[in-house]
Amino acid sequence: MSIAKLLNLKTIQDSRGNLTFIQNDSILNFEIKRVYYLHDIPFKSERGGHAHKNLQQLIIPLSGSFNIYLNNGFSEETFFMSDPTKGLFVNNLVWREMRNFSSGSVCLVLASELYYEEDYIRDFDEFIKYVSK
Ligand code: T46
Repeated sequence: MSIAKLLNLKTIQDSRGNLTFIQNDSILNFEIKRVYYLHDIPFKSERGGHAHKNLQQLIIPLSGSFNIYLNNGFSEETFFMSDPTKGLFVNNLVWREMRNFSSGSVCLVLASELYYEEDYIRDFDEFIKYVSK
């Protein structure tokens, strides 16, 4: 079974281009409390390197591409994100590392909780101990 779920986002296409939308309905199993985005990411930059105790997120490559490596303590999986009509639902207790950002890439994240540093586990060994409990 996959660690995370790629969701097809509702997209309206016409001759003027595409419009993709997300709202608090059945596609998301959480209510959006926070939105943030990663942009102007330098070449070879790596982000993530942590897990969340409670936070759930939908990660969308608005522009460009990147890899997201996930590990739930039992298995691991890497997703190549490049399609702005697909969002990756990442549950809590999943370690993530993001790398190989293409030039000009923008990553949008919809989050189930407000920013709360105590929700982060930023040490991989600590994460493994936490999920093995
Ligand atoms: C995640 C990946 C995809 C805030 O003050 N408010 C916020 O909403 C966020 C997300 C971060 N911050 C602060 C915390 C740090 O001092 O911004 C700084 C950089 O955060 P961080 O190193 O956690 O950034 P990333 O890109 O490694 O991770 C972020 C999210 O934190 C994380 O939840 O899943 O993007």
